[in-house]
Amino acid sequence: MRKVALITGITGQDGSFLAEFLLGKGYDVHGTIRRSSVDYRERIAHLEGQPNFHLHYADLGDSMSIIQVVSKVKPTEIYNLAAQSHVQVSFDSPEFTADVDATGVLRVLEAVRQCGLADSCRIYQASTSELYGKVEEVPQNENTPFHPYSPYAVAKLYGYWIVKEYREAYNMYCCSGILFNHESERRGETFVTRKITLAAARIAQGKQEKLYLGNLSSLRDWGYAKDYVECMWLILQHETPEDFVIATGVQHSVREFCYLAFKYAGIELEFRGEGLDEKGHDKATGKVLVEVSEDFYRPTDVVNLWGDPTKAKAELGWDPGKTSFEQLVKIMVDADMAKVAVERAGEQVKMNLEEYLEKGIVK
Ligand code: NAP
Ligand code: G4F
Repeated sequence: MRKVALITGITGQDGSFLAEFLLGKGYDVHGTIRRSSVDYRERIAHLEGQPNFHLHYADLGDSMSIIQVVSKVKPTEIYNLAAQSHVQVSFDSPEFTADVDATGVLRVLEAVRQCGLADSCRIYQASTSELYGKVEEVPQNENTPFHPYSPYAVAKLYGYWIVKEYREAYNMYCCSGILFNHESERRGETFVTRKITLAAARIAQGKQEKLYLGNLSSLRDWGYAKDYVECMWLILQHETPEDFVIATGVQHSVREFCYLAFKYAGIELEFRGEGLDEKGHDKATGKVLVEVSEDFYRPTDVVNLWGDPTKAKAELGWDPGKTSFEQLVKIMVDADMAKVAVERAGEQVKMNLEEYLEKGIVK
């Protein structure tokens, strides 16, 4: 059987892992990219040039570009991962977020219908635990009421409902994965986990003085992105189109993540004080390495996400405990320690070269 996947958002964290996963399963993988003045394809550069890997220009804000790529590729599966995915940014750009994260989902569904693929193409929608927002129960499962608490979450809620509507109105195979936070060495550098692991690596190697964070008490259910993309695929292989919660079932605070990341970078932190006055001290030297800044507080913050993956475990056979919290933090810290070490080595080579040029040792 023909296996052709179209991934929107292929340049992102999840898109890059999913592309690798599907290529490994023998799919023809097509991805959408946006034009940019700088190179942003770092996460998929190693896949370019493979015979069954193809890229197309399309934007979720532009229905014509979506229809064009869907009609050309005729995918058997679409993974709609493209989004303005940063919650804090959604407070600054609420209209853009709504256009891409809400109406963009509608554009993808309609493109499939208008290209006559409604009966043959399965669609995965990247939904989110942010829908639970100001949570009404813990842990959260497929039946927990939604209470979105940011412009991002409100836009994603539209995406969730329009997928359900197309499933019921047109009998389309489309479903949402309600994914809790998942991280990796490829995570964007402004999400809290990656911000912490990169800072821990830089501080440990003398390249940064301090790390400023927002709400340290916020609780998340953090998993490994590589494990979560497998679940996206499993959701589309299920006999009937259904929505699934994907989570580890284990919860930690930002403070705990921070403590562990610094520990793996060789620094033991001690947190003292409360609220805006809380600080993370290096236990060995007493030096303040982590401070709280109001700049990273949100107008409304989601502080208690904790998923119940029972349904995914039972119906998809997915293992939520494949990568532990400790393993995840270690993977990220190790990658950032190596990245910073390479950057430092590069700087040293550049300094040596400048010195040799100046002294006339090399010309
Ligand atoms: P990400 O790293 O921020 O990637 C987002 C992708 O969307 C990028 O490829 C980006 O392209 C693309 N994109 C943004 N605006 C677009 C537009 N107007 N048209 C076309 N493409 C656009 O996000 P991620 O962590 O991989 O997450 C993937 C999806 O899962 C997102 O929908 C996110 O909201 C959702 N989600 C993520 C998590 C998580 O914890 N990671 C949890 C639940 C749900 P550029 O490279 O051009 O910017
Ligand atoms: O890492 P975050 O920015 O992720 P957030 O807001 O949970 O959103 C991510 O996960 C969602 C799934 O639940 C996705 F839908 C979404 O696309 C994205 O991938 O923030 C996590 C928590 C928040 O409570 C935030 O207030 O960490 C807190 N935090 C504390 N200090 C910080 C910081 N967040 C960021 N980004 N930067 C800080 O300095």
